[in-house]
Amino acid sequence: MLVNVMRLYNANFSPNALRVRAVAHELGVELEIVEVDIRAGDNRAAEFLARNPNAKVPVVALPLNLRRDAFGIEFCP
Ligand SMILES: N[C@@H](CCC(=O)N[C@@H](CS)C(=O)NCC(=O)O)C(=O)O
Repeated sequence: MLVNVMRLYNANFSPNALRVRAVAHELGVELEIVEVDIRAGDNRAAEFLARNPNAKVPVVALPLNLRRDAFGIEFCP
């Protein structure tokens, strides 16, 4: 499945995640939001740690316009 949407691993209370949402909004960039429940420890789960070993949000996944499971570049601002 082709995708062209950036994915944001987000926590609503996070000022760092808010910065990403604000910039995306200003630039008109669509975001697919994935909520990470930090209080529940979702950021310590193996799946999240594979994306960011620092266990912090935000994490932004950039699509490569290949397949839905082919998000190839991830970074934590
Ligand atoms: N951008 C910095 C800061 C990110 C940050 O502090 N995120 C907080 C939320 S604003 C977080 O995920 N905290 C969860 C934790 O430390 O367990 C980093 O990645 O080191």
